[in-house]
Amino acid sequence: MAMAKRRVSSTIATVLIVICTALASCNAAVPLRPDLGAIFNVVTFGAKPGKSDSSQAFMKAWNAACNYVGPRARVFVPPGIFTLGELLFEGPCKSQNPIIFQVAGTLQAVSDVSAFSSQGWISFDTVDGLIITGGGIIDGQGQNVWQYNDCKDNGDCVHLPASIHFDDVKNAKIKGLNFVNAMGFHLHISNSYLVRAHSLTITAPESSPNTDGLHISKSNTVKVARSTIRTGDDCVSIGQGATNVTINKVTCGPGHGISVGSLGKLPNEMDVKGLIVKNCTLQGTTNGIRIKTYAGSGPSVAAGMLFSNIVMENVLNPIIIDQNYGGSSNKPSQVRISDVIYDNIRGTTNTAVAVNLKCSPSVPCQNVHFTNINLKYTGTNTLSSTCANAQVISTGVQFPTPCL
Ligand SMILES: *[C@@H]1O[C@H](CO)[C@@H](O)[C@H](O)[C@H]1NC(C)=O
Ligand SMILES: CC(=O)N[C@H]1CO[C@H](CO)[C@@H](O)[C@@H]1O
Repeated sequence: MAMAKRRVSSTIATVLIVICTALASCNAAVPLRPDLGAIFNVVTFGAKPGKSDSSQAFMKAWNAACNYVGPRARVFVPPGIFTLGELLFEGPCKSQNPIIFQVAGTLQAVSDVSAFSSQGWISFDTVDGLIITGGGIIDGQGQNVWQYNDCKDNGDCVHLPASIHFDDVKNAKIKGLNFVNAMGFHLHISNSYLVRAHSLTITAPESSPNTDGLHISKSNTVKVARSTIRTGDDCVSIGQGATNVTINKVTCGPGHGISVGSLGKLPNEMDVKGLIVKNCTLQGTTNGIRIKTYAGSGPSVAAGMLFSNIVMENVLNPIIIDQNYGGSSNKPSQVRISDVIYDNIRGTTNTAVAVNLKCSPSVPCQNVHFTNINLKYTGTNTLSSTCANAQVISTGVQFPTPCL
């Protein structure tokens, strides 16, 4: 049996060697170790560690893997620092199995901002079945370009590219990677389905602009787990059209905390439905759990959100709903928020108003449930809650005293 198996795989290898010798270009398609599948090592395609741009070689390795018909095609990035411009890894790919993208080394973005024209530095587009892993480093070199971010003063600013952008990606896993200093978001998941992100560390300076850890929009069934995210903006942000999203065991801070929103910036936004945030710790963030919608926004829904078992450590604004975000319009937000549960939220707050619900006067927040809230103020004033236009239900322990 084992003999027969070996004979089959060595026959396959021989056939591939013959084909590849004939083509003289796909030498990396030879399965080096049959149990690992076909390995497409970027170095074999011409990538070189160092300052020279290896983008072309990476594209060739991806295209070879994506066109590989057999099982378990693996793009492999060995140890070493590889300098890369904008990369678009496009499917659909031919294998029935997920493509594995294994980064053992460091991917470093070129420092010329004009090299980037799309939403991602490294984009995966129209791929069904993808595993990105390898323990390596995804270094966006954001420190070279953050100075060009004018989003603070310019509402129509162009966002700098995310380090990794998923667009129309299905059945994907991204795990065991270290992101540092993205130009924009570190990982942006949009128009995607069934994506799991876990065991990531994401790090950027507290002062870096719009460097969200993960941004999820227009996607269904996304799970984020067991990750540590310390950046200058939101730890995880949930944008329009995110449904059935679970965030479990994530540690955040510094940064702006876990956010739903900003919602309602554009006309005709899609609803946000079904969000679970559980077993998370926020450390020294400027918000804990925040839902924010723009003043003057068009109608949409943000409903069915559970925040459970969350620890706050020296957090400003642990629980906040702000439907007057941006504050640049006299019209109220039309985003209808309902069915929100805050359960077992504990720890320390650096603001006395630990619960602050500023809901829209035109579509008040419905069914906002507080159960077992136990926050301690690190200062001397009295801990309190303020609420506007919110229908609140409270059960169990309540510090601060809820507003009713
Ligand atoms: C929601 O996500 C869970 C996994 O987190 C999955 O098992 C379930 O099928 C999803 N539900 C829908 C309606 O997509
Ligand atoms: C590991 C851990 O902390 N798990 C907890 C996650 O949250 C649920 C409740 O939301 C608890 O039951 C688990 O024990």
